[in-house]
Amino acid sequence: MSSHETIAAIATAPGPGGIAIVRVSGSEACAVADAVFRRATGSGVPESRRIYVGNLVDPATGEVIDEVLAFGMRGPKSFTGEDVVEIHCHGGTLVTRRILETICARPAVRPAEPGEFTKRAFLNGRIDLVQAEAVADLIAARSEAGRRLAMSQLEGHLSNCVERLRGAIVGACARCEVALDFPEEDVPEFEPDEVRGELIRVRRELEAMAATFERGRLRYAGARVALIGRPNVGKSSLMNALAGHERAIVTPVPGTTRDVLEAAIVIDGAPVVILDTAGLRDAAGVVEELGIERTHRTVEDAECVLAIFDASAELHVDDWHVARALRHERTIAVLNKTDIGIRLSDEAVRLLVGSAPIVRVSAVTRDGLDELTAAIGTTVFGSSCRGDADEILLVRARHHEAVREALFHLCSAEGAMGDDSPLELVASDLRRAAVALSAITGQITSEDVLDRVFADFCLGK
Ligand SMILES: Nc1nc2c(ncn2[C@@H]2O[C@H](COP(=O)(O)OP(=O)(O)OP(=O)(O)O)[C@@H](O)[C@H]2O)c(=O)[nH]1
Ligand SMILES: [Mg+2]
Repeated sequence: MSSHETIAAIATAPGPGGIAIVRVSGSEACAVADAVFRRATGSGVPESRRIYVGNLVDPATGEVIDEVLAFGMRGPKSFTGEDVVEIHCHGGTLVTRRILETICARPAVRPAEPGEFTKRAFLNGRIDLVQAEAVADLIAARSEAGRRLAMSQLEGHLSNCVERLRGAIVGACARCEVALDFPEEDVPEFEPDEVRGELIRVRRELEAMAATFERGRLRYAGARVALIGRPNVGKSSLMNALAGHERAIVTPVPGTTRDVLEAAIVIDGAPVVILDTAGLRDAAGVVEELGIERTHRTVEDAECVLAIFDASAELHVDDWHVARALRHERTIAVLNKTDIGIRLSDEAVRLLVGSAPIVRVSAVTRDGLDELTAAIGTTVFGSSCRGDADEILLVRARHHEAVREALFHLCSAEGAMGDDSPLELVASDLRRAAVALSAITGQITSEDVLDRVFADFCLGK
């Protein structure tokens, strides 16, 4: 399925740097290298996987553009599966652009589209679609947790698991088909209970996999945690304490914060954005009212809400406004200012927040902050939030959708077996379930799915 055109792109980030890499892939890659690269020493046919030093020249004028290292890999044992040449040049914007232009001036060579090298690796069977996506996720990872997840998918953990489950479904389907095709013959007896048992095992595994999506997505992309509370309970102080720097203005005047402020932190390796909001209260001026409106919107968009109360004071009517704003299943009650005494009872807090976990802290002395970050980690990312290296988490909506579709057809097959429907129906459901799983690794996929997957890539990858 390899495309006939040879493609070229600058593979390194734009802007000045020590070195930059221009990559060429396709049947003309070696001819391009012959035309534009002059070895400093030695002659003869360059060998695959060896690095040569020399000059990059414009064959039209003979002008030397840069002193470079050139490196070739013969297909099919290269990233794209095609002949690949890399030119390691000096990392200047002009140098790299001139080299790319010189290469693209060669016959049958054109600039690559974003993700086209990886797309060719996929089309040539070097990697599957999950691994291609993992390449993009690895490059875009903003946290250690995201990098680990992408790396695990690049190593094939998700693909292997999906392939094993698909194999089990195909096996069950084959047994139904044999029973259908040779009902009278001496084939191993078809045991409906055995097939059904196997399908139930596969379904449970797929259900567990589908259930990891929310957690996987949050661990990769990050979670938004909103701090809400009545004026002056110490929301901004807590945000500063969690962020480790003075992000928000803190004053003893109630109603200090008007707009929503953000601070990015990392909890258990995953990105978390803390959102400080305007204090909630009934009687407020126009500006504050607008801020309060924004607080409500922020609560709706957040994955977790910290409801802050003043531990040193008894329940205040505005605390009830806060309780009313809480519709979130991921809520943590935070009792702040414990350094100046505790007058707020647990019973009172329970009235407001129900069964949400309660954490006692002081933004001033930093007491209880470790417990608070641990509680956020558990609430947002789940109990095993440190992430076991082999744990499979779904990160992409495309994978989640495919698993859900496979589950739908599996349930349907199980139902058909349960009410003794014709085996044809069971086999047809099982085939559909297998096709749904094939879409994950890209064994069966359409051009528009591929376009969508590779559209998000950066140039040169
Ligand atoms: N003793 C003590 N004082 C605190 C603590 N946290 C905040 N304060 C003080 O409480 C006052 C209000 O703090 P802020 O962080 O501005 O409170 P806020 O909830 O953001 O207030 P608004 O923005 O007005 O809604 C300031 O004087 C803080 O120094 C704490 O843990 N202990
Ligand atoms: Mg504030």
